[in-house]
Amino acid sequence: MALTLYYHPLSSYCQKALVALYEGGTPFTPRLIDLSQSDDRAALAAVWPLVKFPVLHDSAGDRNVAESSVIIEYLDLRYAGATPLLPANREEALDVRLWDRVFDLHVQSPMQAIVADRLFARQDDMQPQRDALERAWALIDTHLRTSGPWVCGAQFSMADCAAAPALFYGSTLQPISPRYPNLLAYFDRLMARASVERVLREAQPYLQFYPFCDQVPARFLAPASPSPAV
Ligand SMILES: N[C@@H](CCC(=O)N[C@@H](CS)C(=O)NCC(=O)O)C(=O)O
Repeated sequence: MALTLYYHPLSSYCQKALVALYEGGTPFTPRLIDLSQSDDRAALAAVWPLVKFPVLHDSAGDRNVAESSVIIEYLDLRYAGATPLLPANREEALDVRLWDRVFDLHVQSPMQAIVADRLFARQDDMQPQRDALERAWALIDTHLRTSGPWVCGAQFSMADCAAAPALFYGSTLQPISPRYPNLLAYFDRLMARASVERVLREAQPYLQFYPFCDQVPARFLAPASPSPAV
């Protein structure tokens, strides 16, 4: 198999790349990286010295592709599935790139700051980050009033790949209120998409390590194993 994905199932940016791979039905070898293991860190550093995942290695051409958005554009260019994740029309592609940036920079960034604060027990004031998430919810809801069923219209795109983990984790930190019915309906539609459902199912065994696991809705958690018969 030409493609190897360096990733972890719990990582939001890795989930974004996984959604794209599953959307396209693109075969790849998963290379799970546990950052607490020095040999895994070394393996990741060998393909991307910034030691961030996801990274896609393509043995055809011996190329390492980092950055989730670039990975998705690369897949679209070289391993296009039935559905392109970026429109061929450059004007329309601008819209997809814009919303991809909104989810990365205005949802994932504040979300990751809140998670890091909990992870490293800093106990800083995270209200500015929660306010940023609330502003993002308002913006996305307004946009979805006239766009749908996906972020950039009829076609599922890179923007939806970015939206899936951003909204999944972001909404555990700043719940999406009923004031945003378009966003709530989109969230349910997105979580039910086969590619997204698969990514979240594969993350289930690790969700216990998410510092806000107690705020993940029960429907996304693995069913409790039945208690042994007595
Ligand atoms: N802009 C990058 C962000 C990648 C990123 O921050 N990945 C996180 C996981 S979600 C990571 O590698 N964290 C490990 C670390 O910072 O040590 C992308 O889109 O791929």
